[in-house]
Amino acid sequence: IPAKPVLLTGAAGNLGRVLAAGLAERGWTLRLTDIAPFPDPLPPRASFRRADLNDGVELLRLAEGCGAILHFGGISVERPFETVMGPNLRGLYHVYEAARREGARVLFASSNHSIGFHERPKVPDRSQANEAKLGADCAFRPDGYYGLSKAYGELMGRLYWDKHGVENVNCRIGSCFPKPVNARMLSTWLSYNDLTRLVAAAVLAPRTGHCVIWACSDNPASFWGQDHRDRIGWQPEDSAEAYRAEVGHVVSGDPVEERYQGGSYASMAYSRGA
Ligand code: NAI
Ligand code: 15L
Repeated sequence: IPAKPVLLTGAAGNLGRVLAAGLAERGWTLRLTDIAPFPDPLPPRASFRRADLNDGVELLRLAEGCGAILHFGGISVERPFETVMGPNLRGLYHVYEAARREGARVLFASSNHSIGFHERPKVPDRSQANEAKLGADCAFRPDGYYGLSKAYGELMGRLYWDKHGVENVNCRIGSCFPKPVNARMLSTWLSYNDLTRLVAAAVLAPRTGHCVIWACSDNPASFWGQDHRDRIGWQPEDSAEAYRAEVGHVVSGDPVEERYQGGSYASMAYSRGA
């Protein structure tokens, strides 16, 4: 159990609700926040306060006395730049300033869309060696303004570690839903169980520095290989492969979407030509 309370932004969102319940169950003391009301009964030892990520003073107040900030709040899908900018760029700055003041560690819910324009493997080879897959040190190839904001968030972590010694674990989440719903998710799916265990490991690890972790389950068809998971001692337990018969045939028919790891985010408003 963490020695200090843990602040969770985006607590009213899909993953925030999963984490609020799962971490409270482990005996953690949580401070929950979101711009939207928390829709569930408050878990034991948890408090909730509505706040806008655009409000830096409020963020400082919320983080007071916390040992870690789980940053899951913000725009979570592709939106126009002006919509993304406040919550995801300015908000990220407020989170890091609060972490710097408290000496807190940040866990950033980054996304595969920060690298979504990497191509998928041409022949999906489920036995492909880990080393042949995309490493976490690959180039950023954002597939939209949302993905760009996630690349910015990871770089913010790089800056605050190098300059201020603020530790941060950047989890490049694939697709975190109750179960995979299409063929792409046989590669990208992250189970709720694996997410909760990942977050717990990232907070409890003695030291992390700045690190980047592919947050997907133990999927044989994963696009992703090397990362820094050894630093926090996390290994996924679940696998999307069990759903192959159910969803393996669910593909979009859009060549751009099927070519890139980011899927539909890459093909949205795509105007580059063939
Ligand atoms: P969600 O959209 O359900 O939750 C995001 C929460 O942030 C919402 O409750 C929303 O009210 C809150 N929020 C938005 N603007 C805000 C603002 N200005 N101030 C305060 N709160 C604000 O998204 P979900 O699926 O729970 O994702 C959580 C995080 O994980 C997001 O950062 C998302 O980008 C990231 N992620 C999620 C993936 C997934 O598969 N669910 C995949 C990759 C990344
Ligand atoms: C994300 O970053 C989104 O938050 C989520 O809603 C999914 O679209 C996911 O990526 C994905 O790539 O499946």
